[in-house]
Amino acid sequence: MFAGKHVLVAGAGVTGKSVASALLGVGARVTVTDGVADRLTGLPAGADTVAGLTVPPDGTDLVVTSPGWPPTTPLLVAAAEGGVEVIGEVELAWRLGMSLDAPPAWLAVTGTDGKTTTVGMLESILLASGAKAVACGNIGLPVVDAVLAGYDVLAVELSSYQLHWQSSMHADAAAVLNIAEDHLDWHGSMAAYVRDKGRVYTGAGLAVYNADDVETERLAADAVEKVGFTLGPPAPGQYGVVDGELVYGDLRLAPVAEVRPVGPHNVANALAAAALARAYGVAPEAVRAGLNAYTPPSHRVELIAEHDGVRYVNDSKATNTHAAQGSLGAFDSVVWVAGGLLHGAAVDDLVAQAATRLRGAVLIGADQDVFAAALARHAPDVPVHRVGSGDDDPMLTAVRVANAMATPGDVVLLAPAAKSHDLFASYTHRGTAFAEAVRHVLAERG
Ligand code: UMA
Repeated sequence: MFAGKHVLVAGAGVTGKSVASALLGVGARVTVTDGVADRLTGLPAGADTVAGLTVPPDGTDLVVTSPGWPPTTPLLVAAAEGGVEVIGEVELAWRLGMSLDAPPAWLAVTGTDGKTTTVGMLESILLASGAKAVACGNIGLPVVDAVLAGYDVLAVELSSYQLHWQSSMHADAAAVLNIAEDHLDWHGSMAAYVRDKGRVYTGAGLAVYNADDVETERLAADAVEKVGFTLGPPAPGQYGVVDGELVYGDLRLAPVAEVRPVGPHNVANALAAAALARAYGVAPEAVRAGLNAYTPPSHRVELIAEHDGVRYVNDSKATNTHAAQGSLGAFDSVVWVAGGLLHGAAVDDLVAQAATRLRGAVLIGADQDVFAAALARHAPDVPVHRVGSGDDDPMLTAVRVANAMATPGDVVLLAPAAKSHDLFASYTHRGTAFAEAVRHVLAERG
């Protein structure tokens, strides 16, 4: 299929390195390009490298792009205009998988929030059932590596970037967890973002949708086989919650109290994971065992400390308003640490919905004016503290102030609802700064 073909790999990051290896392994001639010359290191032997290409070299048969490259990147535009096919790593993984004697099953997950948690839960459930399974995709392990590694079944996290380039994948089952505004700079419009998310359902054996999110239900409308999940009592044929248990019809799958991280959005993620695993034939007992065995990654509604009746929770991964809504909804009495880069998103709905739960708000970062205005409009009685832009340790200051506002029973919650890059290198860096600040402030209190 690829032997002897000249393939240009766009990007020398995690994706590009795996793509280059896989293609060399099937006899392709591989050139790797990257906008940053220093990134062209650590590539497999046999790959040529050229920094900063803006047109594919003559004779290029195919371009395989990394997900971070927007489709408007000059190189990708030039390839398309020159009649050279451009695909993503996921499409390549699918094509390579189809040429195997025993390709793995694909259980695919997308959505604005909760993807990584859901594939983690799904992987854990599949492993509990005895399947040889792995979580891959946007979570960090390129799908191309997972496909070639001999697994029975893949729990595939797909970002909208990855789905944009995918055309022939037919997952055994696929879920869209939820849809909210995100990544509009990459996709150009909300309609384009939603369309790309919806590609996950193309040809899927089963479309799993969120019955509480009308947009996901609409995307699944054309699927031949579909199943919904809801946080309420399920309609016939749906997954849902009854008497504190995750259920499917009469089947009781697991107690809500055993779902971690806490919060309604994670119960929804667990229901989606259960539906996908059950589509693969997993027994109900494995759902509960898998959810119990699941260890949530850091920075997602992560309990950092509990002191004098106050809990300190890090949800730095709440990089948009939809995700923050989930964690704010998980606690009754919150001192909220928020702020960062909103990229034009509004926070009015978020603040209005959270208003009765807020004991105080501490704002950090670039777009705090937008948060302060929304708090003044929808939660005028909530005390708000703004951390000045000249503060040389804004997170420490924020945690000190939040700690002073909190009384027993409260949760000091970092749920920024915004991207981190104004003050931090990444959301993990921001979450780590919060955790360190909590430990520091509690040590000061003694
Ligand atoms: N580059 C260019 N030009 C560009 C963009 C990037 O030259 O216009 C180069 C960079 O210099 C760099 C390389 O391309 O050397 C990076 O490629 P990439 O941004 O696609 O990143 P990878 O290292 O290949 O990692 C990608 C995903 N990154 C993105 O989608 C931005 C990882 O998701 C994923 O884990 C990995 O593939 C394996 O599948 C990260 C992510 O942030 C976690 N995802 C976004 C999110 O979750 O919100 C979608």
